[in-house]
Amino acid sequence: AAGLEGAPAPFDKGGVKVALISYISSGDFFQAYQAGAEAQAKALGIDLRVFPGKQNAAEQREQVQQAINLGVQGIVVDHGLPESLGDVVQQAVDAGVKVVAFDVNLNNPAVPQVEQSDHELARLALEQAVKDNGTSFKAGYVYVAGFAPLDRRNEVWDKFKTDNPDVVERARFGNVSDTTATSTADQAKAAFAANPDISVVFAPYDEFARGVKLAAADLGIAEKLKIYSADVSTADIQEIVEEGSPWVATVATNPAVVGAVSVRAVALKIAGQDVPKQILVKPALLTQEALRQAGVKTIEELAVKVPAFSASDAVTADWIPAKLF
Ligand code: SR1
Repeated sequence: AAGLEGAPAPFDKGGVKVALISYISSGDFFQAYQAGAEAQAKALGIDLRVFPGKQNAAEQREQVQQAINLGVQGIVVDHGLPESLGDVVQQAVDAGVKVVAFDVNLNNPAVPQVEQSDHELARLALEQAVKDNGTSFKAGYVYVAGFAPLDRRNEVWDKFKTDNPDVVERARFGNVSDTTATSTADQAKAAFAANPDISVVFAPYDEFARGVKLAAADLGIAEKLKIYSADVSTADIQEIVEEGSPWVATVATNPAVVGAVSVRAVALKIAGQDVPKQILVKPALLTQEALRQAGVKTIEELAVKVPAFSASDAVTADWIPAKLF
């Protein structure tokens, strides 16, 4: 493979192999994340080996071992369960492989963590919920424990409820699988049937929000519900701006930018350059009203209006091509 002119070793010669090992590959967020990682890898002349995620912890563990055996110089671990990854990631580090984690706390000083400022993300969504609904409402909450971003968002939700005692969590549900949206929809229907006074749902993952929206449409209760979420995609924008949609706000980064940041972080480590322990990609609040007013219909149109959606200045270097999208 051709080297990258002006880049430090080993990028000057090319042929650098990196593995992207995901826990989840289905859904808009993870597909866009992978596309961003691939675009940044291509721009750096990296041979990126993508190990798709099937929500299978044992398989992801094996994939880390396969990547070590393949002789990769770097690994990006994208989501997963810390308890099943800790020792194999340490094996990779011991073998001299540079590892970066996105949204999984590996608790390893050699492994920088990429995240989307999840506390800020949840705070912005809940501030918008208060703006729209006041501080007294009955809520539904979608949460699955054990995923670092959801756990961080949950810390903010817990504090929010303590600070706002008239916000009552009537139902908690959620599912993360290859059918997250439809399974969450089934659970949401049961929750709404049992708690007809729920007027606000905090669903901080776009697949959760889609599920809740689906349930609301099936039950014919969309007009009395407001959904606050995380994440955005072109399909999400369409669901948010459509007439009568209860999905009124989301707080999001461009997942493709986060994928690119993850690959840059591992590239810097492979080049022996400094990488901060925590790498934050900041999210932006996107309300239904603002999206409608701006006439934005796709992520690409959003990237034109919101600079943070086209690029991040996290972990850059003058030898790393940054203009990707
Ligand atoms: C199952 S965890 C899903 C979340 O991971 C990423 O942080 C996305 O923002 C998504 O909400």
